[in-house]
Amino acid sequence: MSELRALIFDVDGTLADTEREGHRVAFNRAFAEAGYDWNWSDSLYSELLAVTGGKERIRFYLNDYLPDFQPPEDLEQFITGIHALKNKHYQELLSAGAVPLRPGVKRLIAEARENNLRLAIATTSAVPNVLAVLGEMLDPAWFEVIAAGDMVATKKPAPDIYYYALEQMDLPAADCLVIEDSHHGFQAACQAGLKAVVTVNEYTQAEDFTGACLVVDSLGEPNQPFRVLAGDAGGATYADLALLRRLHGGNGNG
Ligand code: XBP
Ligand code: MG
Repeated sequence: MSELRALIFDVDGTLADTEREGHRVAFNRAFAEAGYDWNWSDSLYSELLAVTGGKERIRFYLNDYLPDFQPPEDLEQFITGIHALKNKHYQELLSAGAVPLRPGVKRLIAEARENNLRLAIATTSAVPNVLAVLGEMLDPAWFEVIAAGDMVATKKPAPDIYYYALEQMDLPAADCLVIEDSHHGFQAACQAGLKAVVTVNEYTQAEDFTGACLVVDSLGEPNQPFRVLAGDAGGATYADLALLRRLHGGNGNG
């Protein structure tokens, strides 16, 4: 049987609730700064999450929600400009501590490091935004590979970013376990042949995670137990390495 050698973490929604309190708020600040009265409410944003990638999400919004909008410049330039503004606001929000890590993230990563597990990131988000999350709350140096944003041609739910991370680590999928929060991310991991634990948030809790090793509402802490939504945690109340090794060795659920 293959051994668990590496954990690959998604970023947005998994390490922290960056979508609701970070990217969404930053998009709205960027729109205001650029002189547009567009407001991405919580419920609208949950629809817009159907498309991954910040630039791709702006394009989707303009196409599907504002079909009559005429950009003041070339559409590509317009999207790039709004995205750059959004990223500036996003990084400011992170520096201000507006988006804390989710329960269990720091503890699990520390335990993995103590046990010499290799760590990587595989995300749709742009590199500077990922570095902002890691730099403010963890440490980018802990992750031997940071696979992000436009490093691959096709974003999640395509498996490309996971293939890229595996190639960079020179590891087979069977030796790794992924931590994801969304159906798109889970699909990407599955298609790359990876097993995944899913830690849902309010945007993703109703999504389909059939085949995940375990679906929980957070990674949990000793004093803050997770809720198991699917799969068998074997009586564990938070995700530690012992649980992850057990899940990695098992057959997944459903
Ligand atoms: C994250 C995303 C991203 C972020 C913003 O998906 O969907 O679009 O909202 O990204 P995942 P940018 O968690 O699956 O990686 O940094 O491109 O604006
Ligand atoms: Mg995510």
